[in-house]
Amino acid sequence: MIRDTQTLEALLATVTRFVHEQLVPAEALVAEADAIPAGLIEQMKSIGLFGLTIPEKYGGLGLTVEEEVRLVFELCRTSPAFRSIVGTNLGIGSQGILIDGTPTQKDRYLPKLASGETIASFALTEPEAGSDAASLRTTARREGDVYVLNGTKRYITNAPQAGVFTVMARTGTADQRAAGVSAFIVDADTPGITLGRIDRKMGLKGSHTCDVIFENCRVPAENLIGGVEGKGFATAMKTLDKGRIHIAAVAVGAAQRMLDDALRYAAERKQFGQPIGEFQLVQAMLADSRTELYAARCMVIDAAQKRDRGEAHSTEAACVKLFASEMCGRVANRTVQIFGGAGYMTECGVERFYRDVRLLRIYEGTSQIQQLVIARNMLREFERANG
Ligand code: COS
Repeated sequence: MIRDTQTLEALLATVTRFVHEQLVPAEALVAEADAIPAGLIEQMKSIGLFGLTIPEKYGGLGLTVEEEVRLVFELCRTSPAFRSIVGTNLGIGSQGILIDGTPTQKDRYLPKLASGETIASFALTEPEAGSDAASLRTTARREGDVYVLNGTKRYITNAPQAGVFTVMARTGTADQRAAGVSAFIVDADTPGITLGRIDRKMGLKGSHTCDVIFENCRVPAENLIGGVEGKGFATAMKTLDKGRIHIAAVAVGAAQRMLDDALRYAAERKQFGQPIGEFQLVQAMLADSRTELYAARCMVIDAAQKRDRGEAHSTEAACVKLFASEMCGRVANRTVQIFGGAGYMTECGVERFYRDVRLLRIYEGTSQIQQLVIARNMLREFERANG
């Protein structure tokens, strides 16, 4: 749903200009320094990027999901690391509070997330609980008016910068699986939290992950999201439904950037006396990328509209995450191929995208988890209709 085309167009133009004038020229520097310059983060705050999805009454821009994905298409025509620093506030770090938080929790946390004053992180994954999220072992034991958290969370995006974590922890028994999980808002300066060393990754330099370790960390009971135990797994899944549409939009934006670069190179690079784009085997790679990108873009917009209409969209979110992230991997592969030797060299930046976008097929649910979600939902629907 687009509420006001003119306002959206103005915002898109601002973001497009920011990407081309500020972010693209900084890509190599960010990768080399493994850090986003503070000045760029300040500019992101002033444009309102941290609060795109947070309602206006909390100081955000309150974009619909369709408006958000259209903006993400533009924002991601540069290194995905730039999106990553705002990504957790837009998505998995804030949505749990927004979807299931109490009015007091929303009033207290959302304004700081919308302004970018506080970075939010989503702490679900653990050393022994990745795809099988319901097997998580971090415990939250009630003691009077606090919960005492113990456990380790792993690969937590933006944890080194985070001011607040959404933490999924077990208030029930292991046998209860999902029903024993609760979600908490945990201030990063709470005693009992330590961070592991920053992970060394294949790509996405400038975006950081690390372990978050809870040792007798006492969290006020009022920070239990929604105030009810046992709802945390569903909160995480609802958050991921939204997050998966967002990641699919990231894949579309990054693929568009790579295809633009590939097209320019194919038009300019000459071999055998003519631009390589004149050769049909290169044309096939361009055409396949364009076709798949178009399909992914249409799918993402359709899933976003479905969510905006308040319809069930868990299956579509998984479909778009699966298709768009895999599409992006294929586009990255073809782009390196079109660039040939230059594509393999660090200077040209194409290999950096190839490494960066590999993560899109893994985080917020691997491609195989998306397949599982899609098929299980189909079978459940079939049973409901025919059972
Ligand atoms: N929205 C709302 N509730 C949901 C939901 C959704 N999309 N998906 C599941 N739930 C609820 C279910 O309704 C169920 O509740 P009830 O028992 O009250 O009906 C509960 O959550 C458990 O669901 P389910 O039985 O499907 O859980 P499973 O353990 O079988 O597996 C998968 C669920 C595999 C889908 C889940 O663990 C998953 O998504 N894993 C990937 C995790 C992930 O993406 N990690 C990345 C970390 S963030 S970078």
